Amino acid sequence: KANGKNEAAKLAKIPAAANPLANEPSAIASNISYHVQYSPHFSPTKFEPEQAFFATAESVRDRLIQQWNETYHHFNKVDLKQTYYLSMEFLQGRTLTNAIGSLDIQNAYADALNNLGHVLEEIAEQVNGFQACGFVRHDLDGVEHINSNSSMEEKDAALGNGGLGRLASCFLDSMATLNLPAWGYGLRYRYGLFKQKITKQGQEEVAEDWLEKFSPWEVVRHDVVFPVRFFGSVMVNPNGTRKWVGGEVVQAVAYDIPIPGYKTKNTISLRLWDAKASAEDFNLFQFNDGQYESAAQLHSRAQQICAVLYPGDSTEEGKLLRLKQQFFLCSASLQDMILRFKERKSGRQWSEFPSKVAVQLNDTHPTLAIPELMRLLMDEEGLGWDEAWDITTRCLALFSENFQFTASAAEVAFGLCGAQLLWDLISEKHFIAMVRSTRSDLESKIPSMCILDNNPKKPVVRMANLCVVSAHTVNGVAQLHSDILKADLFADYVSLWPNKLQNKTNGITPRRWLRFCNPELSKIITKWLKTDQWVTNLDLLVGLRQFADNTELQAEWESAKMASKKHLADYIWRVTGVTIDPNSLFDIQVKRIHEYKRQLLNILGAIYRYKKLKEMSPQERKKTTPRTIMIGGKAFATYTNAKRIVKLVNDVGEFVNTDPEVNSYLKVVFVPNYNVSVAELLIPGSELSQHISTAGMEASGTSNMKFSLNGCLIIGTLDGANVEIRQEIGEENFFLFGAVAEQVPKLRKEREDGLFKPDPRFEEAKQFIRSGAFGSYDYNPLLDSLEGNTGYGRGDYFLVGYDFPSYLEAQDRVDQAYKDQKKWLKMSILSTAGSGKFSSDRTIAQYAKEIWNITECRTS
Ligand code: B1N
Repeated sequence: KANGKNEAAKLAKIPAAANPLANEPSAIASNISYHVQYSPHFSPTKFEPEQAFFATAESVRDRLIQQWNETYHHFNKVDLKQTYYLSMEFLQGRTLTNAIGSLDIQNAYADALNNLGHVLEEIAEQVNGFQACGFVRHDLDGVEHINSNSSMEEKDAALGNGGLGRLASCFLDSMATLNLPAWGYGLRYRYGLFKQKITKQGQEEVAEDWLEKFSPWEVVRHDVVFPVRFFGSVMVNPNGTRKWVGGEVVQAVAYDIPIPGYKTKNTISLRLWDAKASAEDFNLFQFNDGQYESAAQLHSRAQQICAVLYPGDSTEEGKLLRLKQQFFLCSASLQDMILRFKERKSGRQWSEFPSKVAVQLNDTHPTLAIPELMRLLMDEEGLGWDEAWDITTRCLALFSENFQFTASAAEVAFGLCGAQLLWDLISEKHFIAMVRSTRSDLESKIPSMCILDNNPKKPVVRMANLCVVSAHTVNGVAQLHSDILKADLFADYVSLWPNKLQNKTNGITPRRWLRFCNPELSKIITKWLKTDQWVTNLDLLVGLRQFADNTELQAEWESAKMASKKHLADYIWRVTGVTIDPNSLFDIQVKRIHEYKRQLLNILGAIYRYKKLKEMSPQERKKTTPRTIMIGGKAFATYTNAKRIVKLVNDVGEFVNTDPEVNSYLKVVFVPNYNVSVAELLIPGSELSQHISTAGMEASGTSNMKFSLNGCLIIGTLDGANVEIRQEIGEENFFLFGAVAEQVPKLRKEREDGLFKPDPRFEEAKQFIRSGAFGSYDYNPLLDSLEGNTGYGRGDYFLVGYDFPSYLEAQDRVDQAYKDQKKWLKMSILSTAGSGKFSSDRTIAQYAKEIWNITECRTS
């Protein structure tokens, strides 16, 4: 173990390596020691875990930069078509383990660090993952256990909020691994979403300071800067050309993060924009006059843009700021693409642009890319409307989630980009003329298919329509979701453009979500498949099927799972003070807290289970299957009902876990501050996971894939990607319950008409909460949302009551299945074996071929 001064003194004696980037332990040690001594941010005499982490990270970064340069040199030379992936969110998590693993230099780094007195896993992940959630633990008696090492962890880059952001990060990993010429574009938020602290009051949000001590993974590019204009007006010149003038101009500065592919030289970029005012915007006159705040006003306005992800949008200011963020991302990224297009070969034709550039929009948040690309092509490059439109529509594709754009937000967009300008750019007279001339039978559908609604006083841009009309392809993210989009939201467009609407079922990267987060299970898989090729060809997992009954494999499988469960139990104890039994069934639901995801269904089930256990005799209890229910996730700061759910889970936990009669058969734990690093600990240790959204409401879900890949069984509804997971792993290995999507409208109607008769078990669970069993907090508003005409205007919009009985029955089947461990292990092996389809490599290969039309560009 390193211990400060002495170690640092020793470092100076390490001889410099001839090639500091060679991948032998001695060269690595020399490179690390160089960074300890000469990189900024260090105390020259210390070599404690914090210094070891930063120096190791910087030496890994040196290697990444080398590959990066080679990759872009090659991309430039070959000049193939490239994909640009625009997303408001990227949920990268930690980088060190992933980078070292992708570069395949784990052993050399472990040796080098050993020689320097450190342990690679410890500096990368911290002892037992204690650091993952980033908080000290409060005992039930209120004693705070100060975590003295809090400064030494690698912080998660948490520039996202949930599945949409994590999907973007999985996609980058696959694009790099498949050697595709691609870029990610996002914003460099100063603070991420927020850190979730659990107190007696429930969830408390604290700013997530991921840049507190600087991130070793980003490289600022002061040479890559583009101006982005907001507001102002449009000047029309006598010759008809236009110019957008006035308003405020903010500089977008690039910060690049390297994304290594797995065991390939290709290393691509995630380019994040930061907003900066220029020196002229600093009013020196006012400053010298003592008016310090107004002197720096434009600087502080610029800083607002990248301050936080998803600023609250209940005020007009908040809505405007979100739109500014979106426009900032779109404009800077498009300017960058255009410059690259021009620089690679001078004097080329604009008609070549769509054969060099594919822009993918992650949901509708970057929709403003459509008018902005039109503006850049027409007003900056001098193209005519028809040519600009042709280019724009041939470049752009998007996938749709749940369209979130509200009408009022869209109105603001007019002001933001100069009203008349935006109106002209997306002028829909062309669209209407096209429909009339080619499909007169669709005349009656024109009003609902138009981009602008027909309110002449207050025109509103319908973002979903704008996207479908402008993009060459729009896809859903799981088969069921794509089918619903075609049947519902986009039905009118299907007959106009039969091939425009596609499906691309989501996927996850097997590197982070199995190979690196679950090394024990990975080893077993490699041993039985006699190859580690599954890491890049996940379909090979199907080879495990033939061994699902093999007792030797089952024993190894069981012991790997037990090791992960113990690791997880240790973590839970450290962050919550609750002791959980690794022999109980580990049942996990982790995702953003949302009523449609129905964490309430889960907790009501837990309450019902508790009540039944209480009624049993001690002998009867002994025959039950002991359970540990873990629930984690963040509630959006202004989403009151979601925050009530967080509080309820915590209160139920405190009540159940301290009841000596029951607590060896049931524990309920709220896992604080769920993030990527916490997921990497939870998923390997899971046995059952809950994906129980109201059918038709979860576009895909991606954690369901991660759990299943790690041999965890699923209890779930026929929703999102659950449908396909069940098909792949076999119905008999999936605990299905609940209404199906087609039934939902009818069931809601029945509910409204007072025709629904709740099950007595549902009433009993709710009544127990109403009785005040869980303390003095007022849960009535939450319970009311399951009953009368509150919440969404109709009681129990998410059908918790309707699905409750079939949920309990599915849980009974789980308990029975778990009693037969041999059977359970077989189901677990078959889950992993059937997860091959859900690799993001498969998803990305489909996007590349069927939407982007790009091919591999391997750096040799
Ligand atoms: O995107 C994931 C899917 O697996 C999930 O089912 C889906 O819910 C998630 C507005 C969103 N869709 N839309 C969002 C996030 C923030 C926001 O302000 C929308 N998140 C999803 C990956 O496809």
